[in-house]
Amino acid sequence: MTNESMNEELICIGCGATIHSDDPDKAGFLPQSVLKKKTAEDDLYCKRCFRLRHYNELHDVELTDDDFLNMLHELNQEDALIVNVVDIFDFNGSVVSGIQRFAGNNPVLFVANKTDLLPKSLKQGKLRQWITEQAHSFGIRPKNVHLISALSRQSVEAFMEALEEEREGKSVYIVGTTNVGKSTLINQIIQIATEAENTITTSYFPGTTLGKIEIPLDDKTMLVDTPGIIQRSQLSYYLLPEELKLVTPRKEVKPRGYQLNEGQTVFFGGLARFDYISGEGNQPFIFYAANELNLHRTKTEKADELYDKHLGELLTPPLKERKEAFPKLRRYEFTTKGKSDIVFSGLGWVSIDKTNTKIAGWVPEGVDVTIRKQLI
Ligand SMILES: Nc1nc2c(ncn2[C@@H]2O[C@H](COP(=O)(O)OP(=O)(O)OP(=O)(O)O)[C@@H](O)[C@H]2O)c(=O)[nH]1
Ligand SMILES: [Mg+2]
Repeated sequence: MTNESMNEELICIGCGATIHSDDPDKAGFLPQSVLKKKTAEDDLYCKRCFRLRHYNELHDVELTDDDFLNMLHELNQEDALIVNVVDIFDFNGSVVSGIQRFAGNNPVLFVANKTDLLPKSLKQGKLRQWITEQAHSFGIRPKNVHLISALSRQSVEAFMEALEEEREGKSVYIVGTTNVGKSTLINQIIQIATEAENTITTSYFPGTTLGKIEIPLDDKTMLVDTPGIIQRSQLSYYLLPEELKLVTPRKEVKPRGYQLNEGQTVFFGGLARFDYISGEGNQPFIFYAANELNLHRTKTEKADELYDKHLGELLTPPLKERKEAFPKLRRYEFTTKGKSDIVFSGLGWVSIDKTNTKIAGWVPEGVDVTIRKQLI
């Protein structure tokens, strides 16, 4: 994975951006002074990757959605296997409804990542069936569904074996929304194959990978990491890095049960709100969100006042210093028809057993809240 010749276009192997020394605010910047010292055998990392990898510090660079879309549009001109990675903890936020169109005639494999965040008791067969059904509801017909945890390496080796068969000698493109763990997965694959550690830059910030990163599989074919598609309906798009850290679950999410009466509300920090409007009286609601995220119960009639008074303090994130600038919460109503989840995109969900339960979900303007068939 070295740069073959210094005359060719140089690519940052951390993020896939083209290396240059022109403009520090453009993706792929590396000062001339550093670049001069590199030989053809050196792995090159741009300055942004260097800072992300060593200080976990993000330098924002200019990017347009068009760059990503153009890259996706190239997919249907390739004869390749498309692997669509989704985040099982943020399924609805991370599914790419147009993926079948981008893939053209190429088969699409589904990889549901981050299974480490779900309760261990959840049966794999049930989960796989749920994912397949959900995929169909988005118009996606995956050739197969794999469940993995790229971070803990759970099932990654089994996935690699399956991939070797399913790719039928073709190149493999790993695609999906930002932050689903595409690069983490590829790093594990590289490490299993070559023992090289953490080659590609990964981070909890969305938009880490900026260009295509091609890893040779054999003389003719490659495994390709691609930049994540940005979904504006995802909460992460509206959060500061410090806030994102607080809502990103890092280990198995512990279900938090609330026995609520009609007219009660539960806040997810100050980021979202769940109102139980009406149904069969007192009933349980199970909340799934990062364990560190503070949930706060109150009466619905007092919720607005509480929010105005305590946003950024009791109800945090958002952080206090920017609570004025935080998008207003918008209210959406749902009534359950059977066992359901109310999904707060990028944050988690609330599981409801009883039918005909009327609730309201509040999310920052622009973020999605949806209802789906119960997962757990
Ligand atoms: N809990 C958990 N976290 C994971 C897993 N895989 C990746 N992550 C985390 O998810 C975040 C994003 O991972 P990346 O590999 O950078 O995601 P990506 O899809 O390449 O993101 P972009 O390059 O922005 O498109 C990082 O904080 C990872 O540590 C997993 O299996 N479980
Ligand atoms: Mg990436």
